[in-house]
Parts: sequence; C-alpha cells; structure tokens
Amino acid sequence: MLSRRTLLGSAALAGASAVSGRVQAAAIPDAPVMDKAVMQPPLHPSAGPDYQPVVTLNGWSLPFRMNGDWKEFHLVAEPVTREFAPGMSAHLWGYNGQSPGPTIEAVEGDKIRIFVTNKLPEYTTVHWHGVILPCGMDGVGGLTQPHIQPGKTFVYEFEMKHAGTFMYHPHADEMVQMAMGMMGMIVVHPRAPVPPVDRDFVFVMATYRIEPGSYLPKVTEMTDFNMWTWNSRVFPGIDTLPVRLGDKVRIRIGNLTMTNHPIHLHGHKFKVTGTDGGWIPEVAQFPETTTDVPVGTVRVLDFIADNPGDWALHCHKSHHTMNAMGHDMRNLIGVSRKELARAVGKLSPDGMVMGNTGMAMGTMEMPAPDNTLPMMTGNGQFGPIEMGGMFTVVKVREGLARDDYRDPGPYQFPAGSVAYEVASAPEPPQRTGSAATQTRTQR
Ligand SMILES: [Cu+2]
Repeated sequence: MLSRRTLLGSAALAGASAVSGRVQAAAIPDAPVMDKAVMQPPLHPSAGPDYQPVVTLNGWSLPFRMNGDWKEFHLVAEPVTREFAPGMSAHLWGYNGQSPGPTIEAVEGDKIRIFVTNKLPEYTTVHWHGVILPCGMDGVGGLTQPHIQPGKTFVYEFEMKHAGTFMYHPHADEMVQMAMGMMGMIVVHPRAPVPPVDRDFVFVMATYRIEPGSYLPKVTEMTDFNMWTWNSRVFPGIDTLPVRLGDKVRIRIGNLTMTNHPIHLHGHKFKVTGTDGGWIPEVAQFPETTTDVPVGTVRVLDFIADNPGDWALHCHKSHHTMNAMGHDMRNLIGVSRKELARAVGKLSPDGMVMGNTGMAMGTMEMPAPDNTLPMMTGNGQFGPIEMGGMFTVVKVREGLARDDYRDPGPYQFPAGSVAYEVASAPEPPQRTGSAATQTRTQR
C-alpha cells in the first residue's frame, strides 16, 4: 500500500472536542492507495471496538484513523488501470488506486466521517447504499447535496446505526460512472458479541462492455455486456477462497450490474443470512445451493465448510462464466465441417471453421488481439476448466492457519475418490418408445 499525503499544512490534529462539528480542511486524513489487484490480508482494527475483519476478493479494506470518537476515512475518486486477469487491463474510474474501491469496515454505533476527494474530470457524489442515515448525507447529487466538483473534497458524517453489508457508488452521472467501475462495499460489524464467523469474504459484481483490443468500457451499453466481473476481475484472475475444514464461512455479495446473478456453490448447502436491508431472522432462512442476487442488492451466504476439496463458486448463467472473445459465434453443431470450410474459404481464405462437434476448447489456442481474454480458459489439475467471468474456487482444506488466505494449490484427492473411466461401455439401455418397448405395449 502506498501512502499519499493529502494534508494541507501540519498533520497535527485538533482535539476531539474541536472537530466534533464541521471539520477544517487541515484535518483531512491521508488517502492510502492500493497498487495491487490481489487479496490483502484482513485488516484488524488498530483502534476502536474489536471485530473479525473481512477479506475482499482481489481487494482490500480502507485503513481509518480515530479522531476523538470519530472514525475517519478518505476516499479519492480517480481514473485507475485495473487488471481483469493476466493479459487484459481496463482503463476505469475507481477509488484510491483501484476499481472497485476499498471495502469500508466499521462497527455498529460508530460515528463515521468519510472525506471524498474528486480527481475525476467531472463532478461526482457518493451514495451509501443501504445505510440508514440523515437525508443530507445520502449522496444523491442535486437532490440531497451539491455535486462534488473536480478538485474538491466533501465530508460525509453519520452514525452507522445498523450492522450489515452495504455498498457505495456515485449518484451523479450514474450511467457513466458505474459503467466505469465506481463502486465498493461497506461492512458494518455487530457491536453486541455474536458468534463470529471464521472466514468472512466480500465482493461486488460489475459488468463491462470492452471490445477485444480496447481498454475503455462502452459506457452507453445497457444490456450486451461481455466482461462479467467479481470485483472487476474475471476467471482465472479471481482470487480463490481458501477456508479451513470445519470453518464457519460467510460470503457477502453485492450486485451493481444491470442483471441478476444466480450464485451457485458446489459441495455445500448455505443459508442466506442477510441482505442490504439487514439480517434475516433464523426462522426465515432455508437451505440452498444457488441463490439469486438481484440488481442493486446484497446477499450474505453462511455455511459450514465441512466437505474438503476444490469447490466451484460461480454465476449459474453460463454466458456469465465467459470472457470477451466469441460471444457472437453461431451454433454449428452437426454441420459438415468440410462443406462449410469450403464455403467459408471462398469468402475468407484465412477463415477457421470450428464448433461443428461442440465448442470444447481444450488446449486450442486462437490468435487474439492484444488486451482481451479467450472466451473460456483456465487449467485445473485434470485439464482445461473452460470458464471465464464470474467463476472461482472455494478451497476447503485441513489445518489452514487463521488469517492465512494464500491459495493452497490443487486439492490432493484421496486415492480412489475421483470419477474414472471404465474399460468397456455397458449394453445400451432400452428407451421408452424403442421397437422393443412398443412390441411389449402392443400385446
Ligand atoms: Cu451472472
């Protein structure tokens, strides 16, 4: 993490009593900057009430400072370069060096002061989605506050009245600013001692339309996106979720895309325990393996990691587990490759015919422009995984140390526990409607 001095003049802070009202510009705290797109270790609080911190997939939590009884953060809205996966980067707008911005963590009852500096070429605001606060702190440009003009810093001050999982994003030129990646998550930990979870993950879903070979999202796109991201990363660039066998695990997922995402976890059942409206009473929770995360909402998934292995976690819309290349391909299954190749060859001598037996990519490599990613990619210990977009792996292992979130490598399957090929195929099964069955029913 880099440190960027934004103090005007002396760093000396006024006493708590002197800053409980309107703050002076001289008291603006440093704005830390992140220069990496990999998961940072949990940020245990250095002051204020204690809590079990979250980790952000391919992200980080924003450090704060205490100023009297106020917890102070500094967000800087600015242009950033974000790597989606090795081989592709995008020119986005974000906060403090990355898109999405850092996760803001606080504790129920905290008094929060968030400084927002605008280094974008146009005005912005920040709306604290789901946080119950006074109207003048709601961040809706024009409606609840004047816009934050380029070069200016505004202060938001409110109490975090409720624990839960919330989001932040601009409410100013929203179509452009959200399509450019301006968003982040807010986690408010409960103050009352409740049984904490062992591992607590958070990420926000965002979508982009970035033509292969280009770097800027098409900000007027409404429906036809080609980069389906978790924290502005796509498989195989999304961090895995390493958890210890037996851990109580929480995954908090925000959706700031333009469509819903049915999120599916393999090998476990979970309960949805919270939304951006708060915690769901236990009597209203039920077991699931897929839950829909609608547009503009948060879903919190809790489960016991009681099944060792490498378990896929992904959106169940199959075009959301793909990357940019090849979204417009025709279905050629069953077409004669020879005849089609002859016809295509007349029109395009370098043309390539594929897909007549399905589209399994295997180890096939196609020439691609700079700065894009193949439609389906990634390798596992048994071969190609053929995924992209919203896909990663929950890795349940014995004996991981607390706060150890390093990828433990591929799962070591116990001998004899993997699906296997048989020496010869059995007799074909009899089908309803086959000649044999018909003869029998006619009798
Ligand atoms: Cu999806």
